[in-house]
Formats: sequence, structure tokens, C-alpha cells
Amino acid sequence: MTTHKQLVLSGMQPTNTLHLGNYLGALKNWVRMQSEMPCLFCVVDMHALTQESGYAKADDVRRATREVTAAYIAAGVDPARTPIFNQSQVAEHGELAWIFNCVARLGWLDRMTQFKEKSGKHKERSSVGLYTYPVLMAADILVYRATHVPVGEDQKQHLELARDIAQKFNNDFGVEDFFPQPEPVITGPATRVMSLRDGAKKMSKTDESDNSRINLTDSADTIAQKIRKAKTDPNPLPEDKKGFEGRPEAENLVNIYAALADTTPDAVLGEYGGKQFSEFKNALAELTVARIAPIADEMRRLLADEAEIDRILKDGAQKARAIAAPIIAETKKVVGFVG
Ligand code: AQP
Repeated sequence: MTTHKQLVLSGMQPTNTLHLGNYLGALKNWVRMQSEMPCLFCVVDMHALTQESGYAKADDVRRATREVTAAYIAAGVDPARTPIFNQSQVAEHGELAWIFNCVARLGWLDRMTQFKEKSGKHKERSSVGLYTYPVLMAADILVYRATHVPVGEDQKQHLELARDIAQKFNNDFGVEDFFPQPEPVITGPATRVMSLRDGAKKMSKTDESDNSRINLTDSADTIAQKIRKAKTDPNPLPEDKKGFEGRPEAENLVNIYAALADTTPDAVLGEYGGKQFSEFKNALAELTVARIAPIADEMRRLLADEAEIDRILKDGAQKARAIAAPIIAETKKVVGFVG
């Protein structure tokens, strides 16, 4: 039985503009959760250094950090209530990550499917940071003793690793319940939004094809065009979910519609089952524009004042540090660091 107070922590990488998958899989739930529990939301800029594709220069990280911050606020995260900060400004994340590097086992990291996907055929050319990414993620969460982590399906395995690290730390150092076992919070019909070009790949910020994703900053015309071009098959929509067998693209579009309309895939099929994709795609484009365009407009307004975004991040980092500092001080004592 955990004695830890409920606290939500989640973050996104500033590797490019956020997309519909980030929104439906995570951000939309963050907005709901901030009225249910105390929350902390970070822009994980240290994680952004682990990948080569999608960004290459310091200017890109800077631009994307401000853009991701604007996206959080435009989607409904209220910085007056919920600290928003960038990870690199709270040094305790990196300090705890080192200690956790010494707790996590190589065999555990070898099983991480995201590393396999992202490193591709050239594992030996990947950064060490990409390999130990889930260890830093465990530190991001546990440095605040966060108990709940709203993420998409793709992050579930990393959350399980964070739980294993917390448990091994507690056992190894004989400190029962020192770190909590963080719970993944995965909700809604689109917890894994797939690429619009390939129903077997998840929608990703760093996919080479911009047509594979809907960016939160896309114009109404671009959104409509990307949805019209989305890969489908020649058959009409199935009458029920059993008909998704072997049709991942159809399933993806229906799940996206259901998530945006706050309904279920069954209800969407009740309305569109048996109809042609051309008709369904028009309705989906209209719904996506209605939900995403206001976020894009608000992001543009916020980004016109960079100094205000930087002020919000600085204020958030101060509040985050106030929580993390005593926890890291206690952790250092537990592991035997004199100071
Ligand atoms: N396709 C997706 N469907 C549902 N949820 C998703 N998330 C990401 N892609 C999808 C969720 O968004 C949050 C932030 O993810 P991240 O920025 O840490 O990086 P990621 O998971 O690796 O996402 P991307 O977009 O694929 O980024 P890149 O290309 O930079 O690696 C997480 O909660 C994630 O579950």
C-alpha cells in the first residue's frame, strides 16, 4: 500500500511540432487531469538530444521547446495552476538518472521496443542516450515521487521499467516505499494514433513524411488535404469492429474520429458503417479542423510573445525544483553520498 500523495507527471520531447497523436494520446488527458489531481508537465529537452532525425541544431530545440510549451497552454493546460517547465532547468532529473543508471539492468533495457524501432538497423551508431532514455524517464517521474503518468500506449513499456527501477531501488537500499510505483494512465479510443501513410507505424514527430501526421499547427486546408490523401483500402467502412481485421488504416481513422468526437468507435461505425471512405474522410476532416484549428490559432498568438513563454517556463522550473530538491537530497543520503 503506497503512502504517496497523488501527483501527475508527464512530458513531451521538443523534437518537432506536436501532432494529433501527441494530442489524443496524452495532451487531451492532461487537460482533464489537472482538475482531478496536482500535475506537473515538462518539455523534455534532454530527451530531445537523444535523436538525430527531426532536429539537428540548437536553434531547432529552442524553437520546438517554446512551441511545445505554447501547445500545452493552447490545448488547455493552465500554467497558473500547473507548473510547465523544461527538464534541463531542473538539474535533479539528471542527478537521479545517474543513480538509476546504476540500479537498472542492461537486460531490462535490451527489451525496450522503442529503442529497437528508433535505432533501426544501425544500433551501434545510436547514441548511448537513446539507449538509456527510459532510465532518464524514470528519473523524470520519480524525482517528484509522481504517482500517475498520462501517456500513449507506446510509453507503457517505459512506465513498467520505471516501476521496476523504483522497486529495485527500494529493495536494494532497504527503504520500503521510498519511491512510489507510478501508474500509467492510458485512456480514450486513440491511445496509439497511427501514421496516415502506414497503419502499422505510429504517428510520429520525426517521421520523414509530413503527410504521415496532422501537426497541431497545420492550416485547415492542409488538414483536409492530409486526411483526403490518407491511405485506405477500396472497401466501404465495416459495419462493426470485427471488420477492422487486416484493415489497420480504417481502424486508425475511425479511432481518431471517435477520440475527437468524444465517442466510441462502435458509435462511429453505427453512423458510417457501409459508407464510402470519401464521405467519411470529409466528415473527419471537418471534425479535425474544428478541434485543432483553435489550438493552432492560440499557439500562434502565444508564440508572438517569446518572453512570456520563457517566463512561464522559468516560473514552472522554480516550482518543480522546490519539489525535487528535498527528494534528491534524501536519495543521496540513502545511497551514501556525504554532503
Ligand atoms: N502516435 C501516437 N499515438 C498516441 N500517443 C502518442 N504519443 C506519441 N506519439 C503518439 C504520446 O505523446 C507523448 C509525448 O511523446 P514524446 O514527445 O515523448 O515522444 P514519442 O512518444 O517518441 O512521440 P513521437 O511523436 O513519436 O516523437 P519522436 O518522433 O520525437 O520520437 C507520450 O505520452 C506518447 O505516449
